[in-house]
Amino acid sequence: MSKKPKQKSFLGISENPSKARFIVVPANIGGTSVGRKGAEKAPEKIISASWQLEDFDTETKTIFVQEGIATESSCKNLNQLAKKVEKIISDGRFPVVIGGEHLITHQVLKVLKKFYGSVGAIFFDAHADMFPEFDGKKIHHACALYLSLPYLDDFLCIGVRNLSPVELEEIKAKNLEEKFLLFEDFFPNYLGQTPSLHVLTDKLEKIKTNAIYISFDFDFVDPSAIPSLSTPEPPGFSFRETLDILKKIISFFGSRIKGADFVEFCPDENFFAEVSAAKIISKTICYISLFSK
Ligand SMILES: [Mn+2]
Repeated sequence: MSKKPKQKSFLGISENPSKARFIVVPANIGGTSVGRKGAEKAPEKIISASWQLEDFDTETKTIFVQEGIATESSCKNLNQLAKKVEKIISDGRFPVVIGGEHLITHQVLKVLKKFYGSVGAIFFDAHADMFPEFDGKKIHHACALYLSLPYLDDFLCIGVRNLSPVELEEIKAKNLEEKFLLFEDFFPNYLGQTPSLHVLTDKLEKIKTNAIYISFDFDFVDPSAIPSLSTPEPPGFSFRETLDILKKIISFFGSRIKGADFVEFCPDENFFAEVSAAKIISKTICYISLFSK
């Protein structure tokens, strides 16, 4: 690699936060996983792995870091996170939160709701995260979407392939069936085919909110591509399918997208998985910078 990484900075670059468009926020928050534990240690691992990624994107032929990327100091609890995100948004910057568990998302959405009035979110997730409570806790990673509902005017949750009858009951009771695109919905004929993105476009067109937020749970991706997860759920989308879907969504909403988080990575000394996770984040920044001027 050609650059000298700056300690603790995503992609090894860190500009003055008052000049950068994208502000990376490490959120070392977790501890509720029902699968493997340790997602709160993910931000530093993903950030160090990102140092080997370059600033030029060969797919879009762009130097995608030109609008500036800065990395904040890490947040250890939800209050710190909300305060930090509030400052970033009021300064007109774009928050890129690296979790941590999925329970961080509702705090970011709460801030977005305050600033933008109407907020929609796209959840990428193998799970519906629609438990009203889990293990006696309401702030739990299995409740991530349920916790976010009060701040959402609309949403779409895509890639679900692990759904409990309890969650299904909540979804039906709240009339939200239309807001979920299961993993299998992308493959109308049989698994193994190229996923159909038409099902997605139809749903995206219905979302009319001012702001759009992307919440990306790494278990959306097939565990063969990103095995270091809190709760892996095979089969999932390939790395390339994932990027196609991200690109489709980002190009569709353009400048309405106001923030993103990346959650549920669970480090286990697998450098390959860490780089893959970092690449998903850098590709998202690249697409946002390309499609939302
Ligand atoms: Mn999940």
